[in-house]
Amino acid sequence: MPTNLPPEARAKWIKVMEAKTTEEKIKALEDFISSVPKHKGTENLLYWATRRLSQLKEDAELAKKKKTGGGIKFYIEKEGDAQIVMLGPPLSGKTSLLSKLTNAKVEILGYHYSTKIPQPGMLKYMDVYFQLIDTPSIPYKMDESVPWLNRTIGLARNADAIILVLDGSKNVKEQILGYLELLEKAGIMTKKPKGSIEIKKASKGGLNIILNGKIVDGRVEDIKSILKDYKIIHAVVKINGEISLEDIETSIIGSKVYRPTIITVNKSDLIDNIEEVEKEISYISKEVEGVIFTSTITNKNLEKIGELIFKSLRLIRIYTKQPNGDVAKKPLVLKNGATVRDVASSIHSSLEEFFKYAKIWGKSAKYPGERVGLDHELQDGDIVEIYSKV
Ligand SMILES: Nc1nc2c(ncn2[C@@H]2O[C@H](COP(=O)(O)OP(=O)(O)OP(=O)(O)O)[C@@H](O)[C@H]2O)c(=O)[nH]1
Ligand SMILES: [Mg+2]
Repeated sequence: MPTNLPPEARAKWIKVMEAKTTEEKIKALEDFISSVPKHKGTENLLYWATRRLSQLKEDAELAKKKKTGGGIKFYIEKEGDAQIVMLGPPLSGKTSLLSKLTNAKVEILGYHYSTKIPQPGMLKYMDVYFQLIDTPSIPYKMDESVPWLNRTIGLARNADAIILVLDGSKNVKEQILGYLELLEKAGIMTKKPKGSIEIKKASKGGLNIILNGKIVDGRVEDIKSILKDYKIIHAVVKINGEISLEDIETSIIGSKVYRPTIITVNKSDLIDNIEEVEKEISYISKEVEGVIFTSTITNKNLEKIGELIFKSLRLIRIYTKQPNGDVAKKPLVLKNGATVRDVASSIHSSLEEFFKYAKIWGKSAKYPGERVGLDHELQDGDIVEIYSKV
């Protein structure tokens, strides 16, 4: 069902985008919600917006408490190459995993909801640093809740990827179905969508739609008209793969995001027949990037988690090298498909302009030390040496 919104709702959304303070945002979002027609096609959007509203209200409450010295810090600043949030039910072993996989000093207390605030730790995988965040447990049954549910989901939305840490000693299928529904309702897609949309607003230049794929139910003109309805007059919009007009709208509103998600069925030492569980969940496993059975007691498969995160995020490591110098120990961590241009621009903003050529070694090189230009696509582990005109 398409959720193309009526003009009044689009106009109300503009007010949400323009709102500066939390109070203004709350008011504008309430107005927006009441202007959205209620039917099956808008169900998820409304669910998301309502959640967003409660989150804003909680933020306002916390800000008040902070002024009087109360409130706790929930948001965690990103560090390392990517941030990955662990979500799961009580006692599934999230804190134990954080302790086993990272340098974080945490206590395993062994009772329900013992983790009260998110805590970070750094997991190093092949020179790449993943910031893992342990969170307070959340229920997977839709009719159960905890006061920190919205803020915890908010953390996951803000992260680069999600690990669902499940309790292998309980019904695994039920947990997966529950969390997938929860994430979907919160507008988090766990599997790579067919297409992607990137909207970069600008101050001049009009609308520039770069279509690298297909709009399944419309034309470029339709996209422009939706953008204009949202008062987006100047922007570069990059479209890759297959997308619909509804995707354009959810992308403007920000009600849907894609977060690669992996599942660790922890406490697998307590499972009698792992194959049976695997069989039972095989059809839903396709909804996520991967499933592994782990145990923090026997250390089963713990070494595989870093690799799965790396694969799910579709990252590559590029080692830079100064002409006649040593290869950098810490690689640049880029997205799959990155080119020499991306390397140049992440080293220095003017390097692209003064670029002469690059020499490369590794999988993408036809021969060691091949000379290439800015558009050359790199592969994981490549070494790049850039020569500039100055
Ligand atoms: N058998 C078994 N027990 C585990 C495993 N991982 C953790 N535990 C135990 O399960 C209990 C809960 O572990 P935590 O790491 O605190 O779980 P949590 O998900 O952080 O739980 P809360 O934050 O309190 O909701 C502890 O007693 C752990 O020792 C595992 O792989 N196998
Ligand atoms: Mg915990």
